[in-house]
Amino acid sequence: MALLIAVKGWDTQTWVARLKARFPDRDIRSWPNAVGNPADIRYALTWKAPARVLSDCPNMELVFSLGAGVDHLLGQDDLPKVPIVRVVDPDLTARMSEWIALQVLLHHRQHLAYAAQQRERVWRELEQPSAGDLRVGILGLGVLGADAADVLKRLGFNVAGWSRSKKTLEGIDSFAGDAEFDAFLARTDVLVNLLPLTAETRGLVDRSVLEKLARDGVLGGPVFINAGRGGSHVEADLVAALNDGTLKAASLDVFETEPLSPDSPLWACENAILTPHVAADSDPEAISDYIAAQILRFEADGTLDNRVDPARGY
Ligand code: NDP
Ligand code: OXD
Repeated sequence: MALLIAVKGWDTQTWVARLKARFPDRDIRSWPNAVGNPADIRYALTWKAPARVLSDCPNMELVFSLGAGVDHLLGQDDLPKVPIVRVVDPDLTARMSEWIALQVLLHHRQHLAYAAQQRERVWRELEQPSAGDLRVGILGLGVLGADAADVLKRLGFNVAGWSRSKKTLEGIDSFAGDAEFDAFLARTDVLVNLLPLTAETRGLVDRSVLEKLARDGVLGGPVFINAGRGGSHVEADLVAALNDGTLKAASLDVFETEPLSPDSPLWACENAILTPHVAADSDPEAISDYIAAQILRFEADGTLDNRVDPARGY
């Protein structure tokens, strides 16, 4: 039985070496050049590999997404009907909360305005609201959203979250489902997206959503922060909203198409902070340990952590 590494855009050989270090006696194969007989493959570790790589393996038992998100997998036809496990890792979670806290703080502490003043050699103090007066609203209160909410709460922000099911998180207001979406938006100055990309969340943050955000907040206009997936926002609507004042500012780590095209009008938006999908890289050694431990446990007792529900899409 063999284990397949199928990654696109990453260094395959380094991933093979990582798995070899953990399983020296196993047959580790790699796509595209060393798959061998697909019938030998039982487990796959994948990131953005084409659909047929998995569907060609008739004896697959288990698929690991090498990221927290699984939209790269679930969008594929012919996905083998086997358990899919995604990455949940404290280091990745901490990195995401860092990036979210950094962006909220940059907007809260008026960094874009001070950077513009610095370029113009202007010494002017701006009025600074307290963190407790800024209402942050997080779309998605899963592993990443709940941690970011907790970090922001500890920084003193007024935090709420929106998810499919109601949550009980100390000091965080929980809104759930379509029925409570508008109330959540109406109390939000800074909207943070940490939703997975699914059929239901695709294109969710469009102009109509941005227009429902609070406009009476201490920053003088709403801010949108996206580190979930770019497919959950409508980029043309964001650009228009940044240009016409519907949005005061944005921080974007993810985009409808990545890499972001050099022609994208977003590059020219001075009120947008852009990063190239780096909010929370996974530490490959930690991820490899996590996967190796799951394989050993699966073989011992058939159990797995962090299984994806393909019907739900996350
Ligand atoms: P989880 O599965 O733990 O959490 C997902 C959350 O979204 C849950 O709270 C879930 O609700 C909620 N949700 C899903 N669908 C809906 C819906 N239709 N309406 C309302 N709420 C919904 O995921 P993670 O927190 O681990 O990760 C979130 C995403 O972050 C990933 O899918 C990935 O896209 C992105 N990501 C981005 C990275 C980057 O570097 N930019 C790095 C890592 C991840 P409920 O709790 O009720 O089920
Ligand atoms: C992930 C990502 O899903 O890096 O892990 O986007």
